Amino acid sequence: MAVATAVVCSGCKEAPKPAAAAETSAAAETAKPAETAKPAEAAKPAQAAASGTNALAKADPGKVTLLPPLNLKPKLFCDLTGECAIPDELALDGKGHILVSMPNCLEYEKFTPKIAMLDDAGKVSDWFVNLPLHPKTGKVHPMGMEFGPDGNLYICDNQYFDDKDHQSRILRVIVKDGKPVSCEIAVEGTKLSNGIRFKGDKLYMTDTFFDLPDKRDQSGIWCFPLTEIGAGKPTLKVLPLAKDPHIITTFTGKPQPAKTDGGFDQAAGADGLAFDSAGNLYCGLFGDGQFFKITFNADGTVKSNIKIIDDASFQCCDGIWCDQKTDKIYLANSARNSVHIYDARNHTLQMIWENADSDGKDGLLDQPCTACLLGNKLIVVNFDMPFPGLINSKHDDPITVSYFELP
Ligand SMILES: [Ca+2]
Ligand SMILES: [Ca+2]
Ligand SMILES: [Ca+2]
Repeated sequence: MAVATAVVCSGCKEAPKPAAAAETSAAAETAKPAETAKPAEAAKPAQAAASGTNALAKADPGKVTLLPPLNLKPKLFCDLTGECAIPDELALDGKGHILVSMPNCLEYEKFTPKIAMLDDAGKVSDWFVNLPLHPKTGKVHPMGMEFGPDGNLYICDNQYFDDKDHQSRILRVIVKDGKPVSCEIAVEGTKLSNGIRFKGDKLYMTDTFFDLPDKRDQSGIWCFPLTEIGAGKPTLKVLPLAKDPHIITTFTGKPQPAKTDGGFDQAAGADGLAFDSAGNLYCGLFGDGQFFKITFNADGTVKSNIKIIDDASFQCCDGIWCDQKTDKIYLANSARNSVHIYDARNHTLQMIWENADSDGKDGLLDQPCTACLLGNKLIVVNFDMPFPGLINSKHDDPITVSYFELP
């Protein structure tokens, strides 16, 4: 996603640490002391992180270990030039197809916002084009999306770039016999709907800006059970200004200096979301790359929300994707034209690749906004919607999806 903020100054030294956990929901404050299951392991120092899934039980794994860069050069997966101006997120349909959302935040009049399908050779076709236009803005901008356990596709509609006044939505594409048949509005009234993930029948969605006058750098995560917003339910209208009980946790970005170059002077917040195999949730902030691990109580309420990465090599987190077989989380760094792996079992961070400003031809990264793994191919979408502070200097053809052949 491309939230216009010039926050990302790759040379910046760390700002004073915000008390991340203290900013989170009240539930986080009541976290019980360590998990009862592994007391001995929890007492070990961070660098002795246990391998395997047991390591996931640690809510606070300590300082992340940086591994040397892989320097794995990306290749061109497909050329979307002529299909859209801006692609954003990916979803897998479970049959080897990749869906890509096309919000077209630029050149909106030229391209229809839609969900396209890529086959495993990168061939593009339309999957769903009749997304409902917003009654006030007359536009629709599909961003993060994922299939729910009901088989329908849930999509963030980000209206924030057109109207900041709680106009964003969650859309639901009804799927019958594997085919999309209609689109409904599941939720309305969010600020900047960005990323979606499901755990069981609960949909979790990031909202990147709250725009609260007294908490300018705050963002957060919504949670909606399908019993409330699933097919057949009326559209849920949420309460404004983060007063709604469906907000389950919040984050505070690092304060940003006043801008004179057109960028936002508040931190762009919660963006990518992913669950590991143990059901812990991870979320990164776009504006400064702070990366958080959220654990849950047995009843689904938030138990803890702890910052686990705050590193100079990673100062912008866009879309993320977890391979639950390995608990490796793939992170797109929109600012630095780089993609990283966070290994949640071993608590390591490793850059796969970064490149200088490029138009994206031949598969070089051109503002990567998300990644997902299909076989051993790591598919990476390039957002290519520049604003101050990014390496990407201009919106240019080709519009591309890259991939890495992982070893
Ligand atoms: Ca995003
Ligand atoms: Ca380009
Ligand atoms: Ca570019």
